[in-house]
Amino acid sequence: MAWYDEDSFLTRSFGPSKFAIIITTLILICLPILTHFFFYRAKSPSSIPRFLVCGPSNSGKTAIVTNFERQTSTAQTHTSIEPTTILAVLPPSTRSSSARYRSLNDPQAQALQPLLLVDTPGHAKLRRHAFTALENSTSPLSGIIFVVDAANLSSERRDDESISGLSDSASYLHDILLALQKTSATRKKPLKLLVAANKMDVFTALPVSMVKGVLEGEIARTRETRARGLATDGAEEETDILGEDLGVKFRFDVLEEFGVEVEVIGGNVEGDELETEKWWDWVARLL
Ligand SMILES: Nc1nc2c(ncn2[C@@H]2O[C@H](COP(=O)(O)OP(=O)(O)O)[C@@H](O)[C@H]2O)c(=O)[nH]1
Ligand SMILES: *[C@@H]1O[C@H](CO)[C@@H](O)[C@H](O)[C@H]1NC(C)=O
Ligand SMILES: *[C@@H]1O[C@H](CO)[C@@H](O)[C@H](O)[C@H]1NC(C)=O
Ligand SMILES: [Mg+2]
Repeated sequence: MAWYDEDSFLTRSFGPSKFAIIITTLILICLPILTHFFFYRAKSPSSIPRFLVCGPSNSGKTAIVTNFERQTSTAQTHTSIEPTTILAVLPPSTRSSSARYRSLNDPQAQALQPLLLVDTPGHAKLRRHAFTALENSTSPLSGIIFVVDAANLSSERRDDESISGLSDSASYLHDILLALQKTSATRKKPLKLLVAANKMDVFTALPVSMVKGVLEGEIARTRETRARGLATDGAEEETDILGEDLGVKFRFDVLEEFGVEVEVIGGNVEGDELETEKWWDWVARLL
């Protein structure tokens, strides 16, 4: 049998055999479908960066999330009893770190960067929602935004309040940080936590440098109170103490050892002039 023989393999495979036509047709039909599924999967919601927004009631979490969502000052605030996830886009003026090195004319750089913000209820009885989201390792967070009311960080409490704004904020933040310390082994890279010192437009608001100081001081006190409680229970363990060492003065820096990087930045989402840029820059650096 010669190579040019009518029935040779070469002739058949280059000829218009039924088999070849069927295979080609199948590939032509399936390729776009497979391509679609590949890209669809790549863009599935689970791959959108997620940020947890927590903090005491009335600190402005919903106002901040709404500002991010709409880029306007009209915040619709309602008391949330369950976490609400909203899809937001990075303001066009802020560039994500992954887009930073692109040319300005690159359409990819102009594309709006989506992100999810999980607004959790701040009421003391509903804070478990925030801890559940925090401890869920199947969908790791890109960052945590802890909102405090900078105008309500006094250690005095009014007659109608059961707890002062400062001790409420500090004990909630203490518990979040302790939860992060305990899960540090599950993280490959450091987790960033932004303390958003909100309501800077209010004239009684503490300046941002003082917000950091008073929170660190009050968290140190909370830590000692908790440690004493543990000691009397006879269940004292290093891992239950924030920073694991009461001998070391508490500062946010001590948490870097546990892969938690805290930054305190001031701003406001209401008032005459909104001040939100530095917060969104912080978010952008994590995208
Ligand atoms: N002055 C001022 N008020 C604010 C600011 N952000 C929020 N508020 C007010 O604080 C209150 C609580 O806000 P909200 O977003 O519901 O707090 P949440 O309980 O943490 O979700 C509302 O009355 C808001 O109008 C701000 O930046 N400045
Ligand atoms: C963890 O997150 C995933 C994805 O968002 C969700 O399906 C799952 O129910 C969560 N698990 C818990 C315990 O909340
Ligand atoms: C200040 O904080 C306390 C404790 O969280 C709260 O009870 C009180 O309502 C807050 N005051 C204002 C004006 O938001
Ligand atoms: Mg709210």
